[in-house]
Amino acid sequence: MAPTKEYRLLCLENPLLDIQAFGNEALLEKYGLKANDAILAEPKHLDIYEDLLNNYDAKLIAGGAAQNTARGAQYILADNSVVYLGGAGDDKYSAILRDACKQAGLRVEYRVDPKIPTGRCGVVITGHNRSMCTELGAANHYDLEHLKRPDIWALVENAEAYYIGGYHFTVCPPAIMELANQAATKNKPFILSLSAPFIPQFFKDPLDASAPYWDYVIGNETEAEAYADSHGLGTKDVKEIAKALANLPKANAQRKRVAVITQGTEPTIVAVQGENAVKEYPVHAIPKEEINDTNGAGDAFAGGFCAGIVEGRPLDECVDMGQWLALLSIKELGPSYPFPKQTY
Ligand code: 26A
Repeated sequence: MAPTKEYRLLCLENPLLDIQAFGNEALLEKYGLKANDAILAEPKHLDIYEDLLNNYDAKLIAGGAAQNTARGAQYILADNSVVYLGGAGDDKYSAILRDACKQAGLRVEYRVDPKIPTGRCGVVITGHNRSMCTELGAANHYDLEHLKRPDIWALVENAEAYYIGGYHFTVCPPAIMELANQAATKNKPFILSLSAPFIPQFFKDPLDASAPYWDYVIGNETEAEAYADSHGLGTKDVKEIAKALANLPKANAQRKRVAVITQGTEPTIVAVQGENAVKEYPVHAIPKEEINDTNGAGDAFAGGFCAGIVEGRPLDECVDMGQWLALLSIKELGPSYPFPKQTY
């Protein structure tokens, strides 16, 4: 049998090290954080990282939303299937990230900035909520120059599908647009995650510029609602929002857009461009006592889903693979996947 082509999925976003701890109301209040949110750190937040490490027994875990997704897709796919791009420093934290990705079989090609520390994300878990506060550091310095470097661009041209974490709209929209164009002109799938409510709220213009290129758009219910709000859709109905997303104008007419909205333990909603019926997929059940934390569950869903897309599976199966991987991730601490590997 001919060997499968390598690095078929290329992902781009912000590599971060998660500093994750189980916290409480008082900690959230001290830094003015909501129980369930993702934000960029302001000066008033910067002490939280040391606080988590010194006072809350925080763990250092490989994070960065799309890096979690990339590790997840690689978990399912054949060896050497996924490559991930982003900006990192040359320090202890990036060494931890590289090590975790290596163990997961994920190839990373970081734009290394020797002067700026690797990005970090404080994650405060309270019950089933997680509050994330990110200082992007070197991740904020990803640039087109890196993407266009001949060895990196060769990976872009070689890839058969692209996954972009929407958090990257805060960093380098031109890099996103390069990949979007590449996907549309070569008729390869372009998959985008909305990532967090603040992306459609505060990064609306670059997000909208990329919208015609989305073949798949993935989000959760709060991101869908934020999108509807900032785009004046006049509805909070997740099915209606999914339909609106699916039917936005599209660059590559050879693929119908698919919008996928996850809703925690509620069914996953899927709308397809031009189709009136919106499908619902109940999630895989999990006994409460098996839940460790839900940090990274959405990234894992995207990872399983992307693996299905790369393998050319039917949409139903792609959704099922996403739900399967999300379930595995929820049982682990942080955005991680169980070893020894389980097979789908
Ligand atoms: C730009 N921001 C805010 C971010 C992130 C982020 N990844 C990229 N950019 N804020 C949080 N995360 C990651 O989300 C994962 C959980 O979904 C965290 O690092 C965490 O691993």
